[in-house]
Amino acid sequence: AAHRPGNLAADLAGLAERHGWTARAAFYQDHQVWTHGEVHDLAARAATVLADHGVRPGDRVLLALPDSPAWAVAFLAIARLGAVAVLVNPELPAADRAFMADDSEAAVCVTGPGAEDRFGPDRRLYADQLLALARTAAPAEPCPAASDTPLYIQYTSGTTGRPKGVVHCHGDPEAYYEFVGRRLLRIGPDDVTLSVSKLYFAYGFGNAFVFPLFSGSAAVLAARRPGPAAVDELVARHRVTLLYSVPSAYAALLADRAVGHAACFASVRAAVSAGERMPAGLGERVTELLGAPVLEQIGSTEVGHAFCANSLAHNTPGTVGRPVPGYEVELRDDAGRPVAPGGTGELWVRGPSLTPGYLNLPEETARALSGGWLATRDRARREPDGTYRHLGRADDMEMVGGITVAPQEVETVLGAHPAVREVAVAAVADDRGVTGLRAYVVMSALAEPSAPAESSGAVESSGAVDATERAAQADQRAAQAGQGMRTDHGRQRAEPGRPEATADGLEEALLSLARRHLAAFKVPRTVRVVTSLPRTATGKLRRHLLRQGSW
Ligand code: 3SK
Repeated sequence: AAHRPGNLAADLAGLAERHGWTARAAFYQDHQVWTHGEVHDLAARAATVLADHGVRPGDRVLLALPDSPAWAVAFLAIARLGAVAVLVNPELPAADRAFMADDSEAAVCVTGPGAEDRFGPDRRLYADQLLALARTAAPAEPCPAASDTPLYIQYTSGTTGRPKGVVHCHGDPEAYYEFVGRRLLRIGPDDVTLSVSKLYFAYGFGNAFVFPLFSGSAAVLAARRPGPAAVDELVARHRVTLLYSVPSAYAALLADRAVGHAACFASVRAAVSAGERMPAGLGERVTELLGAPVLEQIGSTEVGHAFCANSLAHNTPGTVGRPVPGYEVELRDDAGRPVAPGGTGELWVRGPSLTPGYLNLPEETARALSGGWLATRDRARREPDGTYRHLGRADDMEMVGGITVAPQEVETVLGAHPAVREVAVAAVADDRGVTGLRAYVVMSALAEPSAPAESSGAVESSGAVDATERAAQADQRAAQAGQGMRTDHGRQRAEPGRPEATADGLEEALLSLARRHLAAFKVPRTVRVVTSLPRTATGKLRRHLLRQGSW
C-alpha cells in the first residue's frame, strides 16, 4: 500500500476530484470553511509562486506557521514542486528555529509577519502574501515523485538535546492513513476531526491533515493549542466526531467540569489518546464524559504515526493495543535479542512508513535503524492477549503533554543561575496522574538558607500549578524576590532564617529564567529545592528516582 507512483499533492487533488469531495469542507477555522477543491486549487497555484521565488525539486522550505488552511495550502504547494517541507513550531524561540533552518539548509521560508527575518525578503514568504499571489497565478505542473522521494522533515529531540530532523517520503502518509485512519478508525467523508496536537507534530499532522485529505473529511484547525473551554466550544460548534488529544489535556478537560463548563460531546464517536502513558483510570473517566470510547495508541515521529493502537473493534483500556496492521512490533533486550514471552523490553518496529533516517546524522541513524527496524526507546510488556502495555521511555528523554523533552537542555538553562549548584529535571506525575516537568535544585552555598532543609529534599516550593497559568504573576513576584536576594557580589543570597522565602524566590527566578530561554512546553511546572540529588557510586544521576516524585 505504501507504493505510490505519484506526487502526494497531485494524488490527493486527484482523489478529491474522483470521489466528488471538491465542494465538501476540508478545514474549518474561526468562521471560515475551506473546501477540498479550494485547498487543492490554491495549492497548485501557490506552487507557481514558490517556484517564482526560486524553489526547485529537492529544496527544503521552512514552514513555520500556526495551524491554518494556509499551512495546508503551503504544505501541498511545496510537495507539488517536489520540494521538502520542514515543519517547525512557529512558537519556538528564534534560536531553535534558526538551528532548524541551518540544519535543513532551507532555501525559502513560509511564515507569519515579523518572523524569520534572517531569510531576507526574497527568500521569505508571508502566508497572506503567498495566498494573495496564488489567487492570480497559474497552477503549476506537479513534479514527478516516487514513494521514496523526500516529502517532509519533522524535528524530534535527541538524547543530547540536539533536535534531529526526521525525513519522511511521498509514500508514507498513504501508508499510515490506510492502516491507522481507514482500517482502525474507519474515517469517512462525514467525519469532523479536532486534534489538540498541532500540525508540525507527527500526531497532529496525521490526524488533522493527512487523514482528512485522504478520506474527504474535515478538520477543525486552531492557531493555538485549544484549552478545555475551546475544546468544548469547537466540538459543539462543528459537531466533531473524532477527538485526538493527549492524557494531560484529557485530564484538564475532566478537571474543567468542576467549574461547571457546559459540554456537548454528543457528536463524538471516538477519542484517541497518544503521546504519553495514560494514567490508570483516566481513560474510563474520559469515556464517561464523552460517551465515546477512548482509544490509546503509541507512535513515533520516525514511524510517521501510530504503530500500536486500539481500534473501534478491539479496545483494551490501559494498553496501547496491538501492532497496527502492516507494521511488525518486537520487544528486545538491551543487546537487541527478543525477550521471552511476558517479559519487558524495548519496542522495535518495522513498517511501510518508517523514516529512511535523520538528516545529517548517519551515526544516530545507524544506532536507531537496523535491518529495517527502528529501536523506539519505549519500553513495554506484551500481554497474553497480544496487546502491549507501555512502561515509559528507555532512555533519559522525558515525555510531557505528548512532547519529548531533553531534560539536559532545561538543566543547562537553570544551571546558569548563580544560586543553583546542581539541577536535575524529570517528568513527575501529579495527584491526578498527569505528568509535568519538575526541576530538582540543590542551592549553592551562597544561596543556602541558614536553617538546613531536611535530609531527603525538603522544601516543596510550589503546588502543582500549570507553569503557563501562573506565568504572569510569577514574573512580577520574581522581580520582587530577586531584589530581596541580591548580595554585594551580585549573586543571589537567601535571607537567613527564611527558607520558604528563599525557595519561593528561587523558584520564581528559575521559572522566569526558563521562560526567557526555553519554549513554553520545556518550562518546568514545579521546582523543588533539595539537599542532594540521587546518584550512583560513579556519580551518574538516577533520574528514575526523581520521576517517582518522592525525592
Ligand atoms: O507520540 C506518539 O505516541 C504518537 C502517536 C501517534 C502518532 C504519532 C506519534 C508521535
